Amino acid sequence: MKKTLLLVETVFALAGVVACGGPEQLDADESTQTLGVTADALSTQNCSPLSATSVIASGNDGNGPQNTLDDQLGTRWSNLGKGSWIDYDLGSARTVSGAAIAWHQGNQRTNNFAVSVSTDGMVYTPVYTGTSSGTTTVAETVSFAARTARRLRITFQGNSQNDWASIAEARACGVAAEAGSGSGVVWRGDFETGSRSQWSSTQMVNADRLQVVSSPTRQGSYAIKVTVRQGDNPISASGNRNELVRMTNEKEGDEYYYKWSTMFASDFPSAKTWQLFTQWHHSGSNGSPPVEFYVNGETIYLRMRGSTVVWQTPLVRGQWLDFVFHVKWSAKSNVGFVELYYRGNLVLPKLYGATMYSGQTNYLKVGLYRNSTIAPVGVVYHDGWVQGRSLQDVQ
Ligand SMILES: [Ca+2]
Ligand SMILES: [Ca+2]
Repeated sequence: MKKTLLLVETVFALAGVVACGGPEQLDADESTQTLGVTADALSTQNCSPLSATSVIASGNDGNGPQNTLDDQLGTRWSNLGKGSWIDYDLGSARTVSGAAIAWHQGNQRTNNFAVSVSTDGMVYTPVYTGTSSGTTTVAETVSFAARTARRLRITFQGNSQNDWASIAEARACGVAAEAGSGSGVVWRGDFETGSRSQWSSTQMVNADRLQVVSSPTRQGSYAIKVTVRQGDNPISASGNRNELVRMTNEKEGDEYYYKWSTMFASDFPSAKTWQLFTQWHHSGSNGSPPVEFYVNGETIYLRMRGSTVVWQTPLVRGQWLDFVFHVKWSAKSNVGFVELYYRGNLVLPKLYGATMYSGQTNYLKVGLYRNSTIAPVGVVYHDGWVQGRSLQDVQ
């Protein structure tokens, strides 16, 4: 039954993927930087993680079950005793086909466990029984025949050293096409996991700079609060930043809709220089991002390939600003296009132009990245990121 046991380094660098240049400059030093991935963050393989709306357990020693949903391998749920269980509510009936489990001290001991699922939280159906590898602290995915369930329960039956049930992170796995709720949803980054786990990695100086918050939100129960202080420079590159990274890997010919909401704090700095809040970065190491949303002074801009401003609007603070962005990704100017809805209105009808660089792919960065000369603290919130194949998918 056990399909895969995957070993993933918890700290690694993606060679050739570099930090982004600001809209007004590109520091040559950046071309030598690699993308730092936060140490000890959850990474799943062969698993399309399903958001859990809540989690309960048979007990705990002070390390509560919510610690298995915070995206950090350094925190855990622990409870003493064979038969200890932890149980995830997926919020609604979903197609479940596996579980990704990162065991605390999973590189020092093997853990015997069972997985069961339930549609009602009363009757549970066993779907998997096995033993962890004992060789890694990162998530290992076990698979079983897909079935419809609302709850997934992991029941511990002892480890090779003692009877402590200790899990650092765990996720139910869906099937890729249904990882979102709509069939054409490719990805959600809406923070409804209560963590940053929907995102590939982070570039931040401290966890408090990219903080999942329950207020304010635009969608659901959680959003992310991004804070940048002067000097924040997590990747030793130009500018100051704290950003989420999603390896969307858009390639030539891809066409997607993206929806998200951004709110600039009421004291968001007014500075006559660049402050990026959303960008699609190219996979190569030189040149400006092919698509970037940024603030300069009291204006929000959308700019293409570092040179062409295609839309602008006055900066608004203290209100959620809703974006729906439709892009055909292409290095050919007669194939690629952008189309933008802002605050419910079509503000940029389909405009043809190159949206990427030839022979490269793109990936998404969201947060705040700004000129290092800006002194005041900058705070911006993001919520509700979703990527889909059609306008209907993201709405
Ligand atoms: Ca954790
Ligand atoms: Ca949300």
